Amino acid sequence: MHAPLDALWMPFTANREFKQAPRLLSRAEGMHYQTPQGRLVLDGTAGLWCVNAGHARPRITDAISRQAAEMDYAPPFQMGHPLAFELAARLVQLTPAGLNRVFFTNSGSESVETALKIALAYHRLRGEGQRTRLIGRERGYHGVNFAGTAVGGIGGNRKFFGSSVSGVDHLRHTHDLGRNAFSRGQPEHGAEFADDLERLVALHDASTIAAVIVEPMAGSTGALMPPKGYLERLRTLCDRHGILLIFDEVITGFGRLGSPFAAQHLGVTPDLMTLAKGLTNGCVPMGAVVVGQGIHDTFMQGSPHAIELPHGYTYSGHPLACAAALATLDTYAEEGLLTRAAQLHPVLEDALHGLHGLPHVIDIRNMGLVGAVEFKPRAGAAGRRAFEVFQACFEAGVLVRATGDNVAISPPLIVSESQIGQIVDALRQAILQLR
Ligand code: PXG
Repeated sequence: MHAPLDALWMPFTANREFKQAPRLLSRAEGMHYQTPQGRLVLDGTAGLWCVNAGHARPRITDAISRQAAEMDYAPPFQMGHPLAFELAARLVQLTPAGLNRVFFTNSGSESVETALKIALAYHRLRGEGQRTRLIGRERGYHGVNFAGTAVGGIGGNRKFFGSSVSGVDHLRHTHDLGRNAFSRGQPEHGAEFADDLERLVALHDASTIAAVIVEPMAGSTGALMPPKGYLERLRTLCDRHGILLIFDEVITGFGRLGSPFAAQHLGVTPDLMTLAKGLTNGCVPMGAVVVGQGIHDTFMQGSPHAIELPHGYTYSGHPLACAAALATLDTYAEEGLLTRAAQLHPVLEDALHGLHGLPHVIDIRNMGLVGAVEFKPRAGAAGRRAFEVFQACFEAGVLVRATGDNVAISPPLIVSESQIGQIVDALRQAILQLR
């Protein structure tokens, strides 16, 4: 009935284990997936942190099919089409004041590469071309392209690929179970982790550092919430040393924490912001880099005939993606979704922290519509407990995400209170089965 599984090399998947017992999804609507057998699965992860308005929203799918019939593709180099301009203009109404120039990409990974290249080029244009060093953070995830892998802080993702981008260093991560376990929202302790930047400045000299890139909330390695005061301090230190601050908002953008962007939610404005995922509700691949006007204007000098930034993608601002994104922004606005996570924050918080005390649970974290439960690693089998919880939840009809010894949830922003209860109940039952 189904195609053989051999030909597809699946991304970030244990291919051999998967193909022994495939987990397939073939339909989706609203808060639910359906398996090919017709079993409903509640989406506790918004796909992969992207389907913020829920699945198969007719307004969005109609906009995509209308656009496909009207104009399937238009070249974005030295040509334009109206929807890309309209989308950029709409987007900057939502972003923090001052961040008002938009460069389109096709994914979070491409947004990261683009932001880092803009940072390097910006310093060069200002006569500080020696600022080439890029600083990431341990346990950060910035996609899988070369620079994103390099500034990323996940050892397992880096070790296969050599030191392909030189001149990269990392801040230490902010996860401090000793002081912050079972914090609700932002943890109290750890603002001083930002001072690690001073250590790197002392080591490399500020004049060699172009940019610091961090996720305001580190999603992929288990939803690590920023300690109170941490991002503020990082902002101050970047300003002091002339270093650009890039927020990777690929996950936190579009309402995940309770404001349109984490920058607004946490009250710290970066110089550049990378976006993807929720920009099109996951329907069509699209990313964006939003840049402060001062940075943009630095490029708009010299001969007006010159291409200011030799960078871009065949599918930058693809018409189908623009149509999907505009319909997505309409949906978010009409349904108040970009702030809904703030209302549901206490509901998720209370439900999730109700798992405190269950066997093997060593931490619970939450903010907006993000939650994570961390397990004590099983001796000799790190990560298995989280994976078994993920499997048991899937069998019980709830999709959650396993990463390391953490299970993360990030449901679509349309989730109901009772569905939050259903997700947490599935976690409870799965955790009780753990050995
Ligand atoms: N930056 C951040 C902060 C991300 O979370 C990317 C960049 C890369 O985006 P693309 O579109 O190139 O994949 C991401 C992607 C998970 C998970 O389970 C997270 C991502 C992707 C897949 C799984 O946490 N984030």
